[in-house]
Amino acid sequence: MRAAKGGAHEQGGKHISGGEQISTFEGITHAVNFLLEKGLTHSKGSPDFMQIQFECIHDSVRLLKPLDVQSHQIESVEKGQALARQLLRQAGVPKSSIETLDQLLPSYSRQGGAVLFDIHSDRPIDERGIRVSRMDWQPDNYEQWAAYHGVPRNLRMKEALVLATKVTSHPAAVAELCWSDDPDYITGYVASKRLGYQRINKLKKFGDEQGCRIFFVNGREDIESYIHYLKKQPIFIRWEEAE
Ligand code: PML
Ligand code: MG
Repeated sequence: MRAAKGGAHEQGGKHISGGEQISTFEGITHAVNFLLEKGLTHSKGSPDFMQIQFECIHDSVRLLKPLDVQSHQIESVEKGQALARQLLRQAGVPKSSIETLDQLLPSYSRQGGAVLFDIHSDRPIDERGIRVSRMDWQPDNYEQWAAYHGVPRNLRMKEALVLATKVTSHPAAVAELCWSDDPDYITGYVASKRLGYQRINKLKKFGDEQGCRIFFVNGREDIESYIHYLKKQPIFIRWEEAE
């Protein structure tokens, strides 16, 4: 599902909401209703464009363990942003890529998809915005994970962790940087396979509608296959308690 206001995303409409689910045939009505409701009741406003698409998945579903989660409580947005940059450096993103980012961020915020950014050329690869799709986490397994880790149930975090786990598990991925475009949600994260999901409680100011979702990639890898993986490879997150 993707919803926008002022027309479709590709016609310059403002992104309102998006969502993905993997369902059985019997569960489609429930899944579509859930996504419809999600798009219609968003704090960013009422959409005047929504697209809900469902398609049969023929490929086998790959299972991935959720990234480990670590949370940082920071007292200011400036410190949160500084920590995010430090974590990106630790994940292998060069300083030059991080410096280029600041100039590019304002133009990224409207499209409701992610931008791929090549750490070798310091340039975005596809500026149209990629929608990562075909991923989910079965509710009962998610509940077990949340109870085990003492994490309050948070649909937004669940969806972000599903996406970050999918995105960072491919060999072309270096790291992801994300914060919401919702004005009332200021927590974001840096994720990488090695660092896990590093949550930062302040990455922007309340009221700010500028979000960010950037996938830093190694442009020397096969990026076409990475994009195909992001859009088409079905993924279930599955957690198992360590023995
Ligand atoms: C979004 O809502 O667009 C992204 C939210 C990212 C942070 C989720 C969390 O860990 O709380
Ligand atoms: Mg949003």
